[in-house]
Amino acid sequence: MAITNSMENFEMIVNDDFIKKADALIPELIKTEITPEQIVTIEPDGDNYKAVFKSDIEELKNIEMGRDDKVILDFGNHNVGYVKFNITSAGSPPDAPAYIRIKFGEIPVEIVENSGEYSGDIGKGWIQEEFLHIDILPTVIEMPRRYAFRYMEIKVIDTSSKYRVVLEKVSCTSVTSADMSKVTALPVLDEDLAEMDRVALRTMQGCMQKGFEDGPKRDRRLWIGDLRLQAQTNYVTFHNNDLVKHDLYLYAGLTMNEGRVGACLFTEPKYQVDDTALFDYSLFFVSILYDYYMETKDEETRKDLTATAYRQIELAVRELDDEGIVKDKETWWCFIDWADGLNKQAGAQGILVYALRHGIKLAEFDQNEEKAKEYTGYLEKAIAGAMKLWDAEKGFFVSGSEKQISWASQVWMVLADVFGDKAKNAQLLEHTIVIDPKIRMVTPYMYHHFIEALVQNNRKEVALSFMRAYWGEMVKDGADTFWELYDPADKNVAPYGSKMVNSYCHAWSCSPSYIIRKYLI
Ligand code: RAM
Repeated sequence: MAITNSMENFEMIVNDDFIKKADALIPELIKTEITPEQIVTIEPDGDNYKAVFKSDIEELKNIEMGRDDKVILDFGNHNVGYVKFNITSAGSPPDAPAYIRIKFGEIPVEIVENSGEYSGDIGKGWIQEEFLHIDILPTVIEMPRRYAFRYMEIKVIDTSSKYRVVLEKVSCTSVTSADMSKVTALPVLDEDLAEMDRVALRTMQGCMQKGFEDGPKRDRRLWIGDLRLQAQTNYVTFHNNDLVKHDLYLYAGLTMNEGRVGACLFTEPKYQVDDTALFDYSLFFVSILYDYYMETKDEETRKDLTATAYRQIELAVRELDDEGIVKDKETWWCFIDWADGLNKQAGAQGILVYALRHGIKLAEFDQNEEKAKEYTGYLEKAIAGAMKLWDAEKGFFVSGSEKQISWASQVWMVLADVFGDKAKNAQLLEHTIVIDPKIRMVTPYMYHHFIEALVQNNRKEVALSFMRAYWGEMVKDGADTFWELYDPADKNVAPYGSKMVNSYCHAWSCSPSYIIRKYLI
């Protein structure tokens, strides 16, 4: 899963006016003081782990800890914020530093896994574990990092034989830009759907910070594929449209070579677009701007940012071959999903058609007839190209030189509506379900697209049963917030090399609130 496509001769083009507009929209974070609710142990539970009640939180002040002692605190739900606690000594005067290890876990397994054994692809620094020497006791420890967690373990590596330590006043100042009071209560609904909505809202809360983050534990940055789903969910939940606007201005204000919108951005220590370009992610700028305008009718933003959207289309259509098919590449050039071995060509083709439809609308809003005509020409060409990937005998779209058949390719061709026929779209989705091509979907992001494709093509009941089998199952597996990766058939999936670096509060998993509130009530 290595992310390897750093662009050669990378440069960043900055639009100061856009950056100023983005800056003016940085939200004040809502802060809430949270304290742990109980002391727990983490016990094996089949292939997984679960937290089991050990004692009331009031017991904490009576627990004296020396070498190798530990305590696990359960904050009752997933939180994102800054932790502080008091640590005092008991026994003789402290004659050596207290040396402690602190671990934070979004889910129980992170507390029990051994970080020393991690050798995955992405940075070990994401693991939420700290080692502290405390020279002077008593003291107040204010941890400088922001953590995403429900569980906090404090293990004493050593004190001395003459004294022990006691923890007091453990608390977390949680931070978010999501205001729960803006969310409309749902009508009476099946309890499992109401619970999926609650968990999805909590997921949104964790990811809504000074911008939309992909995950508050990892990667803590703005990825545009995640933004698209967050923005759509936000429109039916928190209504924080300025946060979407903030992110749109940042993406347009910090482009890569030739004005390409980057796949992700950093906001600290300074604004910086990453040197990762993804075909689909750049195109989603067009769709996000279109959705934002449809939601807000904000003319100023539309006028400011339409040129950036046009640019993404122009860069993308350069990738079409003579037959109107997006050229395939060997590198990590397009995201679509993390499924191993997935060929991206057909999915990319679908996304191009999907974004072109929005591009034409933006040109129409812009009263730019020439552009609208030009883009309609591209659309026709891209749909014709898509149909060249249709294998009538197999009844599937095929992708790449090996003519691969995957779930993702079918889903994107349906969302792009290349058939222009709901009955055919639904038939293709049903055929996919029956045949179950072996290149399956692995992320909630891809599942979201599958579910939306079903709903949009008159298959609400089927969509609902997949939602229950996917996010519903995640809830049964203990999700307080929805996870970055989940496979009900392989619950130990950890594509980055270990569960310790998976994100268990991940923006692109917030979709149940969107589907429920937009389509099911
Ligand atoms: C991972 C993150 C992020 C996603 C990218 C493509 O790094 O999960 O959310 O958008 O991949």
